[in-house]
Amino acid sequence: MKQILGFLLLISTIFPVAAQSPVAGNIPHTPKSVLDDFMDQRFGMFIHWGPVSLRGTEIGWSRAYEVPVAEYDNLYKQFNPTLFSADQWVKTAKDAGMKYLTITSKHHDGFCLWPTAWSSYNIMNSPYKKDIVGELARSCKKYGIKFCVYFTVLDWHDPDYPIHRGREGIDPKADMKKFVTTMKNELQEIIKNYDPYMLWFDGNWESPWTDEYAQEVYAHIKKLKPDVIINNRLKSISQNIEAGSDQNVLHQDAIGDYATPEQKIGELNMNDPWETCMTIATQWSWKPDDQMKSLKECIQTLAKTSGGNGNLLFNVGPMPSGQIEARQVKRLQEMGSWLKTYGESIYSTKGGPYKPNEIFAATRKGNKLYIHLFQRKSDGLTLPALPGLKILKARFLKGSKLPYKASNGQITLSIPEQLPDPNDSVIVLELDGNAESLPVI
Ligand code: FHN
Repeated sequence: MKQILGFLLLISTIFPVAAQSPVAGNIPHTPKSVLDDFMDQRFGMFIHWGPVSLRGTEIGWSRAYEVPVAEYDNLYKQFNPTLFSADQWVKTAKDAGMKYLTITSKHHDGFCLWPTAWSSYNIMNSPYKKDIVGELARSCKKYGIKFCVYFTVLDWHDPDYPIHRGREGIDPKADMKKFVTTMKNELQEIIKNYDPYMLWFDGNWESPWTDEYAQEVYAHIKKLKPDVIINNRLKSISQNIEAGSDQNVLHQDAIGDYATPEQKIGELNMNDPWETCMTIATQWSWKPDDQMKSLKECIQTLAKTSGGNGNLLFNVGPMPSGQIEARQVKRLQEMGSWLKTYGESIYSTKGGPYKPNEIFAATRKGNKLYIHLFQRKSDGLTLPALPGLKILKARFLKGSKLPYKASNGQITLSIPEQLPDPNDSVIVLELDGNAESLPVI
């Protein structure tokens, strides 16, 4: 059986796809059970990495600007991250309480972190010569972390892609059909060899990328792996004037399973799945002495994201050595410690029913309503009453009981002078019914 499978795998990588017209109609949607499972994870690690870390400038965007093209495109010849350990990175994610990990297999600069047969601009032609994507896939499997792959639609390095950042206009020598065929072959390699839980597309805003190409690639992917989760950035937004503003919403069509607000917390939404992607510092790829977020901001971002019924994909940019900066590892460990105590108020919860704000956020699971208290404004926290449900008990999670009173359509919780946690003190209200049935209040 293994021989047959091996032969089929070989065939599937030897016989590439041919350019074909988009497949309309019955493209399989990602099963709701798979998406529900994804949203239960709540917290993932985003990793932006590549030879550009040698310069400490932004991946993709600094090519032809802070770093001249010729210099940028030859960095891979010096890229030798000998201290890279996939196990270390994955254990850092796990210790942080992260449940999935998304690696930039190919960003806008076109460099591939896996041994692709479709481009020589890949990790095997660097001094390092090891399959970064494959090692991360294996470590994620070993440590029970879901493995996800970031894949750019636009590619400013590929001569077949008509836009080359730093050069004006559309390149008449480019060949989009050939480019899309290469993209489909590379995605076939990634799906066949690494079995990703999710594909995180990006770079869907430039004019050469059309919805027809998006449909063609989507159909190709879904034929290879019907249950793979896909974000909303395969769909072309090139017709949308403010590129990027469309990423915050989920278009009601067959392409894309969830919305991707970026560097901000998404709006409370009980219908459409969403995931905020955000940097732990300010730059996506590694930047020396970058300004890193405080623990308070990290924890409250996670709580507000969950309170909005969304996930948080939190980004680190590893150094050219292959290590994640020690201070970033420490910050993530601190988040993991908080989650060890309060994780039940984040994982597998729903957001709401109250909208997140600067004082508190709310999450819920079964008959429990969690109030994430960020700051004590007074000796009482007043909330609108919960229609049709009563509070049976109120206490700090892992802590003391809280006096409360419910009257005149309001609930008032007595808040002690000293809060149990300086970043997010979680209160749990046990109700006489299912908190998840409550409407947004
Ligand atoms: O251009 C990219 C950027 O480099 C980074 O990868 C972010 C992450 O979501 N996405 C694009 C900007 O929207």
